[in-house]
Amino acid sequence: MSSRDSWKMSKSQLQGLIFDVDGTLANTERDGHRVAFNQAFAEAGLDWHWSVEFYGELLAIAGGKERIRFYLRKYLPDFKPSQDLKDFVAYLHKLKTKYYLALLRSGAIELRPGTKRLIEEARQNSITLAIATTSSLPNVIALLEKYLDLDWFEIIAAGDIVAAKKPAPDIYKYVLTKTKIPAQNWLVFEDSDNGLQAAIEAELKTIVTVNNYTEKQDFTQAKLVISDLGEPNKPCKVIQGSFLEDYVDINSLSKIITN
Ligand code: XBP
Ligand code: MG
Repeated sequence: MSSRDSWKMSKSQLQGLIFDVDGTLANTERDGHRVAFNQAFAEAGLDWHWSVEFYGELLAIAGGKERIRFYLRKYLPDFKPSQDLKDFVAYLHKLKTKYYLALLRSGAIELRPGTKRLIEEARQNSITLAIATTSSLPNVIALLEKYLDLDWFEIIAAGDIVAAKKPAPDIYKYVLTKTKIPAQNWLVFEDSDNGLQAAIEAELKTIVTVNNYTEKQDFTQAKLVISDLGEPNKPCKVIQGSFLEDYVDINSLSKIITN
């Protein structure tokens, strides 16, 4: 089989790309979600403030509502809200989402390098696109509408659509139930150990693009760990695995999926 034929073969193996959102499509956490949480706490009259460093610890808990509950349990165990805890957390999270959406719409948060280029190339090659994120659906819609196009994604799996959030595999398994493409024909892009664990448990091959919050995490089970997806004029850096090119494109992914 010629190399072109083998590339065409491997290309047909690549049928879908699943993107995580926070930390992967865009670096939304430090200057987005974290700032929005603090703005919500201030509006609620609370003197809570999550610093950049402290928020890095809280990110071990996926899900904004789950993160608030974890913070209360661990750091403010004696805090008694004026209403039922579930309602109080939901109220704070609703405030936070209002502020986060305003930050997104202001353009304060941009897509990471290579994400739009790769997504557009996937569309040109009729490769199915999907989203699998712990973030709430309104957040995802706002980001996709601002920089991409909602219609480009066959499946958008977000937030509370599943009961168990990352590192549980539920959100990735949910995507697989909504499509006929088998797990072995997808590649996943993630940024965190929680996200990698979720994808691996759903038997999905995963590429990790790290960020300041996740660069020291364990990504042993990833197919490749890189600084970002790279651009022709801005090469990515390889952190784990073998990748000899400057940026990720459909051709390189078609080889990675067969390795
Ligand atoms: C990251 C998360 C999300 C965001 C906050 O999601 O854990 O919970 O931090 O968003 P992912 P919400 O990396 O899976 O995209 O407050 O809407 O949960
Ligand atoms: Mg993420």
